[in-house]
Amino acid sequence: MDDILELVKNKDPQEREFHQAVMEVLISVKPVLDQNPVYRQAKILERLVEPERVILFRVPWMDDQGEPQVNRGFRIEMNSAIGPYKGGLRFHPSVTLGILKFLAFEQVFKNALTTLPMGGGKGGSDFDPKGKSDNEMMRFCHSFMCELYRHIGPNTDVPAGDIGVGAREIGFLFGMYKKLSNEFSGVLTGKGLNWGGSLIRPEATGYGSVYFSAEMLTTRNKTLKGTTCLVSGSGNVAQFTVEKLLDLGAKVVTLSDSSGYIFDESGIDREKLEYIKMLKNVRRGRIKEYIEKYTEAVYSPVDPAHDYNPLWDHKADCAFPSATQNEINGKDAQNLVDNGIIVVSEGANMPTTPEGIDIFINHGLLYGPGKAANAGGVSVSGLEMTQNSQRLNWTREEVDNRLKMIMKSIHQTCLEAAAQYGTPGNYMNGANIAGFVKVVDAMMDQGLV
Ligand code: NDP
Ligand code: 2IT
Repeated sequence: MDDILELVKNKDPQEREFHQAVMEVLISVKPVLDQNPVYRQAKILERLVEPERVILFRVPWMDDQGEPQVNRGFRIEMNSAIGPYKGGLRFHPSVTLGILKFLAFEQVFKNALTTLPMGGGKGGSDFDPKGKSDNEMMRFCHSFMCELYRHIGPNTDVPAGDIGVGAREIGFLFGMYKKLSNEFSGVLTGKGLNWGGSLIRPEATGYGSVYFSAEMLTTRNKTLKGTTCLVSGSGNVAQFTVEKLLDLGAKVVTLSDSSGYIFDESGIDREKLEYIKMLKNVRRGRIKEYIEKYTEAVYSPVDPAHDYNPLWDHKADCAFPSATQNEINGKDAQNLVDNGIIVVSEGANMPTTPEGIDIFINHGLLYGPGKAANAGGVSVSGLEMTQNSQRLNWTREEVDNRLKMIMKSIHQTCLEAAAQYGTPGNYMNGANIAGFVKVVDAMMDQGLV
């Protein structure tokens, strides 16, 4: 194990988040390797940590002032053992090869858990969507797709949204793909409803994360009704997490963006949520504007002098980190434990540091790791692909029922794998082991490719 981690670190010393994601999986799957020496003989770990293909390209575009701009575009095609590469695109200035490799690596195991035939990939750009006009977004997306189109396809690699890539961007990306390929296909998911999209895809990650938390609570004969919840982020995942929590009778008191967070003791109700959706999705504003309308709420800007995030330091029952990686460190995790949190469901990818995860698990919290808890998004992407292949659209109810079934199945799979390998109730081990076994068995079947 140490050898593999050394290998990964020596090859790409700067890719810290990738090392973090690999290390977590390696620790979880050690008992599987010990019991199945054939995996070691086949060098399965060495193969798993090396992307099948990495595409890196220039994205030139013209801003509204007529000034040329250049960004970097990426697509990591990580693993196609169980299906075409599948995973989102992230547009954010923090995007690097290492960030996308960690996300693509996580995606491989997550997609394996969904029960659907999808391999793992991720892509994006260091482009910053903040403050860009619709026209700038269109020119950027079109330029991005002018290169990406030759590497993807409905049976090869099917991108979708992630941070900074929502319905508007998927539209522009799809338009250029269709023009260049002369083909109307399901090459992207998260499409608009009247041009191949699926009902419930926008809601799926947030709803799925709440369904997963409800499943975890059931194991302790508890429900979400009447609980107080902390949610971070205020984008796609956070908004629909709040919506489903309200449906199930919970109260949500926080939301955030990268500049700060709001605390609304009286709870973010449906009217306030509608305001947030308008603020973030239409006006593309900042979360601090919330307190101008709802004056009883408190806004706290990010304080760089803090070594913890005060959002996680409120009395509550449930936590739904739904913004970004490593947003809960050891100190935050301890604050959550001290404040009586019983369940953590990760809407974001890898939002908790390894120190934080240890604290959750050692204190017996119900900890749902991102690759299980946020798998609802990619699951409904898979259902969008199915509907596209059938040339049919399913009803809202049908998709939502399938999403619920998938989240239930992922929960059960995690519990069973965790118990089978001696760590009952440890969803992190369960998710890593179950995803790993499915993917590596497919790799073994297909030989050294
Ligand atoms: P959005 O772009 O819709 O929203 C992202 C939110 O997170 C914004 O509130 C943003 O604030 C905040 N955020 C982004 N980067 C940072 C940062 N570096 N520090 C603090 N806050 C940050 O993205 P999504 O809601 O789609 O994604 C949120 C998380 O969920 C990500 O980890 C993503 O990988 C994960 N995820 C998304 C899925 C999907 O279907 N969309 C599926 C599964 C996981 P600001 O506006 O200031 O940038
Ligand atoms: O991290 C994720 O699972 C996503 N951003 C969604 C991927 C997808 O293909 O829907």
